[in-house]
Amino acid sequence: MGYKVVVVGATGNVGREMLNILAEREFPVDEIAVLASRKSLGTEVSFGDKTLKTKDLATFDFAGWDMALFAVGSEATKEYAPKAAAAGCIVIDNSSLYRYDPDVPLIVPEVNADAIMGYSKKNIIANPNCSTAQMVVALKPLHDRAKIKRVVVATYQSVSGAGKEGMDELWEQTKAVYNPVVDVPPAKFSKQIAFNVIPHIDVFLDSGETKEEWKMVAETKKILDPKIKVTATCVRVPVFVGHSEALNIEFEEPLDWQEAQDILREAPGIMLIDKREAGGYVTPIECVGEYATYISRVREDSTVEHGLSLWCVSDNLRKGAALNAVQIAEVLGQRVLKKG
Ligand code: 2RA
Repeated sequence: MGYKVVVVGATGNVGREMLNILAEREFPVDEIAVLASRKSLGTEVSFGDKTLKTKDLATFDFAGWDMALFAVGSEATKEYAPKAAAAGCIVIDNSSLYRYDPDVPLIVPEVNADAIMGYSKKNIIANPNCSTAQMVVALKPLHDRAKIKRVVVATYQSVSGAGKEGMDELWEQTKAVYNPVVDVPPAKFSKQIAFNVIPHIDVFLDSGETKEEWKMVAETKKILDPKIKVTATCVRVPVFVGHSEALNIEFEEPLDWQEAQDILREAPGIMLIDKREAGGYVTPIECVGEYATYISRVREDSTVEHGLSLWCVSDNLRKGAALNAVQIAEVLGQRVLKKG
């Protein structure tokens, strides 16, 4: 016996990956419904070897469905997630709407799976932002061993984090560089993204940080440890899929690079590829379609008392979104619904 699963936003980048991953991981699905907004209605999507037709989110009745994986913006989530939750269908939400709600658990299964039991207050579980998800997977085993005091992170985030429009803009601008007759002005991004980098993701806050940077701070505290200090600089780069992060970490206790490598090698969700030679590290193009968070370039930082630096890369549509949501669904099945 399996679950009745709804995927909301099934035609988007993340919704399609959710369907791929549910099929790949053989999630026990008895029945599946794929929903979209009116403008994408009737679009067909793949689920394993099946083709499914999308139904209308606005008129769908969530009663009798076990769980709904939401991959739509905050506006649609605000309207439909409470309806699903009130109908008894547990929501796993990929938007930022509920992430900071104290009555909604924010889950990365490798880090805080036990917190899932908090789902019952609202029947909603939140999925973190892509840049946070891979970072906390890398930090958790090191924090358990040597207690992290502070993290300085710079991200190199791919355009797929901004959806299909972001990917199209990079593609069209790149082609236009070789065809000066065509002009593709910035639309999704604030400056040209082709052959450029942009230190701006999401909106600016009064503090001068961007919301993306603030999310990395707030979400790390909620998922891993409120005592950890985080400062982030989030940058969009002309890469289609795969977010990279350069992390500098200060610990309370000493931790040398060899022990850090040993810990990371054994940690769940991590692949350590760290050869200290040309090519002995992972780049975003190599992590596309993969589940793991890849760690490379582990080294000591002698400018602080107990410091390490490392490089962390992951598929932002997978661990950063769809995979993490499906992993939450798996934990929900195993610990709460217990049908599969
Ligand atoms: C981005 N963090 O990369 C977003 C996606 N969730 O823009």
